[in-house]
Amino acid sequence: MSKRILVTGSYGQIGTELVGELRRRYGGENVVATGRKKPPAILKRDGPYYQLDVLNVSQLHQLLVDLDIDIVIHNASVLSAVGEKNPQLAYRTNVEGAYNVLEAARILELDQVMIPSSIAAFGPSTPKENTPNDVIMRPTTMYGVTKVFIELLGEYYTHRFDVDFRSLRYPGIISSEALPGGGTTDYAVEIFYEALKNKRYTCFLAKDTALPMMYMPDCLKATIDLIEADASRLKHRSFNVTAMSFTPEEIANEIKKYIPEFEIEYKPDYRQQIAESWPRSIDDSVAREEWGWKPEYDLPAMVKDMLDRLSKRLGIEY
Ligand code: AKB
Repeated sequence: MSKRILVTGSYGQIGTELVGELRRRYGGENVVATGRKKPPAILKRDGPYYQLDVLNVSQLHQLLVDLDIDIVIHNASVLSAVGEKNPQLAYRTNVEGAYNVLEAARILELDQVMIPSSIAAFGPSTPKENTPNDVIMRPTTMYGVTKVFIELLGEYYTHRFDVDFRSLRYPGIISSEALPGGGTTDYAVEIFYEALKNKRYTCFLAKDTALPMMYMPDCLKATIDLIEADASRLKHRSFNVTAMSFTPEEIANEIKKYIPEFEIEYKPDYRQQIAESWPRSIDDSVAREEWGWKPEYDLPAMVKDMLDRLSKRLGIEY
């Protein structure tokens, strides 16, 4: 693929690793990292970086034209927990940001726009187990409301203006590089840092709260596979994707296999209610059929790899 890609939110949990992987595949110069703040050194190393606020329409258009961009991956988003603390911020960032990117794609005739959705697009009235791709979606968080809006708006731009919009409903993403910021599934990353550093963790969700999850290598694979998917095979534009589902107790037990002294306690806070409004597991057979999605990591494989990588990075043996 010889396209120029611009990534927003590129120093977030997914953006940081996605930019690195895209640059390895498509060449550093072809992948432009952008974000609102000063970039971490890693993003400036192998390719261009620009400061960009997607709420600034003229700056967005200018950059897309000047850099001759073909594809935008719009990752900048306020996540569920921060979104419940500040719904107005979530609305502005998520809704206006996505609208600006889709409008830019229409006006500048970009080749493709990828904007993530989330399991948060589902709500309490959605079936909780093996949630199908096409099902009732009435989320009860501002984050979820913005994600449903993004899916519907993107699909509208596809059939009305021929904008090639694609979206993945990411589950909780577990990663060893950048930390997640402000989500309800963040516990599944924090637990590894605390297990290695302090051998104990206080979890903000109850022990039996199952949620769909995915390890970062699979998240990168899903994202790139969908970008590269043949448009003629896509009957949908928004896809469930998952790799595993587990509860806090199940991941803690898996970590204990390597760190037997690790202890976990549970003090559910406001995020418990958010988690309880989401599916416990989702069915991603539509993604498997339409663009060949297949994850590689299950819970045991993910836990082993996370502990190996993180212990190396933090210099803590286990
Ligand atoms: C969050 O917890 O808000 C995100 C998500 C599931 O979209 N990780």
